[in-house]
Amino acid sequence: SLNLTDVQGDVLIGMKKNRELFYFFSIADVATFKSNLSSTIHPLITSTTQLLDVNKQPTTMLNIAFSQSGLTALGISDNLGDSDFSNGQFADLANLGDPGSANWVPEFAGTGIHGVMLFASDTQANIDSEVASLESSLKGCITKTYTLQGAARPGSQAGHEHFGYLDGISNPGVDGFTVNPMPGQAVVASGEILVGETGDSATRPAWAKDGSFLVFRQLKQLVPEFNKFLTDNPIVEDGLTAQQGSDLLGARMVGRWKSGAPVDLAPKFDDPALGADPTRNNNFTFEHPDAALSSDQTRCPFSAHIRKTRPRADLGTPEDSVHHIMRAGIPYGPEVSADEASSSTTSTERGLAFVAYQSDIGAGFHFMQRFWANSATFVHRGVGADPIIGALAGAARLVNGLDPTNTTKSLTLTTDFVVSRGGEYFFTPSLSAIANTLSV
Ligand code: N7H
Repeated sequence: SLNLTDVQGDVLIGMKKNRELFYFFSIADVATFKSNLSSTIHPLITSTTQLLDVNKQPTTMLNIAFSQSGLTALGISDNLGDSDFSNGQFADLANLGDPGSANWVPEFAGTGIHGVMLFASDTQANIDSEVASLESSLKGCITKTYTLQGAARPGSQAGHEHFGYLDGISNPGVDGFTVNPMPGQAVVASGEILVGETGDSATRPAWAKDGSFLVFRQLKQLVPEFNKFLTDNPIVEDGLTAQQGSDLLGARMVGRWKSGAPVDLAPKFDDPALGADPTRNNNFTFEHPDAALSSDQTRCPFSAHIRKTRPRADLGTPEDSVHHIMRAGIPYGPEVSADEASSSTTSTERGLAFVAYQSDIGAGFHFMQRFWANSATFVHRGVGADPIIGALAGAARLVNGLDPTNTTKSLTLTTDFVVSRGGEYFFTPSLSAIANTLSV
């Protein structure tokens, strides 16, 4: 079994709070930072054990992770065995399909960010006071480079990302940790998420064990533009109103309805009871006795976001691949205003503060984005790019299979509804690595 007191809390289960602040910093005074890392920060870091027990959860949870330039600043010369991490995300920009760095938050362009602190709590006031108190302890030894404030959406949209779809449904279970996996949930080797555990065969320094690579991406979402696209291109089918046809197009782009119900099980209309039922909403493989797995797209298109990023039976059973990530992101930015809705134009940025953990970025996030989402030939020739996150350096994307009445019809998406504003690759060390290696 895993040493859960040593694994930072966000990695395996996510802090899942209403508010989360991503506080990016650089280290200004190494010696003072190290002593603070051990005496001030380490005692505040929330472990998995603490997160699992409501009675042990602090008011404000804290996790910390370092970039390669941050580890280097701390005097760590060990090679962590992950080239994407060691080169940094800025160097990976073209591979990911980002259209240059013009859209990147300037602080992410380069390798100037040494680390990130993740503060999570029920209220903004809790986070603000925790940040103020830590800033006063760390005065002079770190510089705040950039922050991004995440917030769950209000009311009935809580748990939904800004396009309106329920998120946080399908994360893999982990061998030796997930006791009762939900029907349809992938269960992966612990070493696919945690460094140095079973299934992670890369050469790493011993202290890296039970850490995990954190991919951070600030993904802007053009919500009014996305909605207009759905309105302008409804699926036309007997028995569907225009609104229902637009809703169906959106559901087929994602692979799920806004309620979370998978189109594989609810191909024509949303089924909110199915969406809300964790014993059923992930229990599908895309395979059906009455349809050919390799050609039928009447239920779920091959290009649908959740089929691109977890192809299930398309890649064979029982386990579908070695490319899994643990997602722990949160929306950021305000709700769509009346003006934005009526003009179908975004004026205030909103999106997803995307967080993914894995033991190997090249097999995890990087692989999914580059070789699955952006590929016109995955999982079959001619399916086109992922209509949600596919990115071809700004070029128009051809997407097939979205119209269930004619799945050979292709749609050209000239707007990327998800725009990368960049990010960084980090390593989330175990608590013991922070105490015994990084702060000495
Ligand atoms: Fe995705 N969306 O709202 O459309 N994602 N995602 N994602 N995503 C998922 O199953 C979304 C992004 C994965 O196991 C759901 O929890 C948006 C990136 C994976 O069946 C929804 C953005 C990458 C899964 C969205 C975004 C992934 C997944 C269904 C950006 C990796 C699980 C809810 C703004 C490169 C697949 C759920 C499975 C699910 C959306 C980004 C990957 C609704 C808006 C960058 C692996």
